[in-house]
Amino acid sequence: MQIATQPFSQAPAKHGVAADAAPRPANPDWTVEQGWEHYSAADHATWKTLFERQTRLLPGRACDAFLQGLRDLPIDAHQIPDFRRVNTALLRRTGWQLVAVPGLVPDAVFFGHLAERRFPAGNFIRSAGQLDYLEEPDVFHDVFGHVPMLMNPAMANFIQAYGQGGLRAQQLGQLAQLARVYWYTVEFGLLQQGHGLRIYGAGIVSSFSETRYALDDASPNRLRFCLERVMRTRYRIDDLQETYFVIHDLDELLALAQTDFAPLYARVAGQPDYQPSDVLPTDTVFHRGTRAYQAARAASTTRAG
Ligand code: HBI
Ligand code: FE
Repeated sequence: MQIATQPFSQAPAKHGVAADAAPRPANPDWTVEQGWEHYSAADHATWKTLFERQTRLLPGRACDAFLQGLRDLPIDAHQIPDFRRVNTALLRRTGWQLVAVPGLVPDAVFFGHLAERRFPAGNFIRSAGQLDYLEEPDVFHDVFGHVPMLMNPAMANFIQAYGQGGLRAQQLGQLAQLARVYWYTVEFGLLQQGHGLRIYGAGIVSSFSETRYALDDASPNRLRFCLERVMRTRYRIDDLQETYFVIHDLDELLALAQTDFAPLYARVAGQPDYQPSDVLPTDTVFHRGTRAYQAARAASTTRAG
């Protein structure tokens, strides 16, 4: 996945492919100290602003597992969480822990950590002037967005399996296809809960604009998740998504974690990609997007440029 440059006034917090430009840190696994003592009052204030505006939006939008995970963690508005305290709760619940990294790390390093149930989390926080714009995943995206779901056993197993599968996919030249599965689930997934849709994806739940857009806006497609279809679907890294895929419940991730991807890579290889906006005759459609948001964006870009 890609963090790239985001017009993040619109877009969510996300992630990137290899961190080629970053200087190689002293540790071969790229970990650093969180350095919790070094956060400034302004850093904690930024966290508070982000935390409060997100938690106001989440009841009725985030799935129950996310809200429960958040309640069970020592994470609140007052200060940037101390990874040591978070890890006590997380280790006890699902055997996961956070490790601090300075930003994006190379794919292989990222997968190596996930395979060992270590989630690399940025130790820095975005600046107060860029609350909605992120080039690399920071501590708010990584901790607020991802850690509540890591308290859930299905998600805990799925992300570990992604780490294990990532190294294999790289060797097979199929990483792009696997990364799409992560993107459309862990980062931008929706699920069915009762009669409605709810958010479980970290990229949505950590983004002020996308939290409402993903569920309430008429623009994007909301389609039933289908593994092979998703493996062939490109995604946007620099703007709000054009399509969200919906799973029945988190147990569907458990099944995904146990899936052998090798035959799927073989089938998908050589078949054309789908565009982020495509709706196929074979899709189960919860909502067909109007694309109004994308049309307005295109119009304003044309006028400006
Ligand atoms: N590094 N810190 C960090 N966080 C990520 O989410 C991340 C990364 N490196 C690579 C990566 N994601 C993705 O490109 C892989 O999931 C494919
Ligand atoms: Fe993320």
